[in-house]
Amino acid sequence: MSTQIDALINLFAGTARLWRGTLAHRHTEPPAKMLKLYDIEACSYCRLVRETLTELDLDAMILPCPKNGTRFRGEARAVGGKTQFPLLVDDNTGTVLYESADIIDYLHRRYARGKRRSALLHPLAVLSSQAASVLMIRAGGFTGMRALPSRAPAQPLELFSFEASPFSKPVRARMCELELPYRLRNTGKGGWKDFGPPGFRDTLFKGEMRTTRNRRWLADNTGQVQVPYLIDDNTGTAMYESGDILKYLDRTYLLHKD
Ligand SMILES: N[C@@H](CCC(=O)N[C@@H](CS)C(=O)NCC(=O)O)C(=O)O
Repeated sequence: MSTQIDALINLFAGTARLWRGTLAHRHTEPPAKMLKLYDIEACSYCRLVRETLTELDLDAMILPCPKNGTRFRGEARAVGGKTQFPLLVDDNTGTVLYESADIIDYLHRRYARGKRRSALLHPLAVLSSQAASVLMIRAGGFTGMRALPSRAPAQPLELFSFEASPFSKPVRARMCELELPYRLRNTGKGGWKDFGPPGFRDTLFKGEMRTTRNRRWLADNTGQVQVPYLIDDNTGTAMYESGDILKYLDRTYLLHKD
């Protein structure tokens, strides 16, 4: 399927969640030690946690645990006691948590000035997240759900993305299928000037950017702000464009059955 059509479907799926996972706080202090999330991209419960990470502008080491995966599922069981996802590990506080509602509540209390989250609306959130996940069905099943044979990278990759980004989703799904660990650098929008296609936005809004940490990093280091942006230190690669990133990931990490 073409990158554009795939993105259009993902854009449509985002409406089921009312674009949650798009906007971010501009003032969250990054924790000293990066959070770890054992995650399945296609899992609707994991999606809710990833939305919160975007909204609180928190980065995380994503450890993909797709069905029949072999790279991080054993580690997840050793850390938490069972293979259930999402599983959050916060080494800053010695916290190991299952259950999306509990994880979301924890993240808000710990990183958003102590505000508690009510669990009352959580079932509704799960339902709409499941509706969004249904739209991830492509020929061959859910994307981002099952492992593919892959080569393990020596060190984690790095991906700039925000949860609702329709072009980032297929990249995260492929990284999950290939069981590639990555530092998720969340790039939620910091305000209304962050909306619109990059070319249009950069022409229209000149001057000081009041934006989020990772968007500023992209602007300062690459001269543009667009997601997804992949950095792979294993091969000295850094690239924009989801279609090119997908081809790169397959070329570098997918093992073909002969
Ligand atoms: N109530 C849990 C439900 C989590 C759940 O059912 N996760 C599924 C994936 S969507 C899972 O862990 N399945 C086991 C597996 O994939 O092995 C939550 O909200 O976190």
